[in-house]
Amino acid sequence: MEQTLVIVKPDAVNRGLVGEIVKRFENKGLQIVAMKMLELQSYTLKEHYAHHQDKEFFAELIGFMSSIPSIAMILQGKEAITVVRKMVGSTQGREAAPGTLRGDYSVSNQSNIVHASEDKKAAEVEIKRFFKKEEIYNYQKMNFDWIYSKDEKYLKK
Ligand code: 3AN
Repeated sequence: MEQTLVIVKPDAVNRGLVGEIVKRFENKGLQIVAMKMLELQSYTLKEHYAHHQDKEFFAELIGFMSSIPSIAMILQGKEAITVVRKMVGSTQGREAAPGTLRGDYSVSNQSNIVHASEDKKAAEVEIKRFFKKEEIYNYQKMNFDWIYSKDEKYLKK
């Protein structure tokens, strides 16, 4: 099964949307294998958002993301990276499709409530950036048999 990193950002924590966001992922059938609240530090965020370091919004983005605590989690499932990115929706809240998290809860470019790893490489790096090995749990989900077919369950992806 694939794992992906999700951050429920400070705007969502402040607006009381944590439960709603977690609920959507759980309802979809994704498995939470790690979760914690943390104050994101500037040096970590500068690394996390290095691809935006030349953008005019970079300093504000770092300030926003370190303003109050966030919730970080690792979600697991078949093709979890793609599934979660689809659920999160496109970056700009005003353009994100209704039904996606950003489409339903954001009207902003910056305050777009959730971060989710973009691809396999990013997921690997980001999971290591925010979680220690011992913070990630391996357990059998009670309703697993009702979420995947027998064939899918044993696929690695
Ligand atoms: P995504 O989060 O959809 O992968 P990225 O990696 O392009 O998108 O952007 C990372 C974060 O930078 C976004 N989640 C958002 O908070 C912020 N951001 C992106 N574009 C803008 C923008 N034009 N103005 C302000 N903040 C932005």
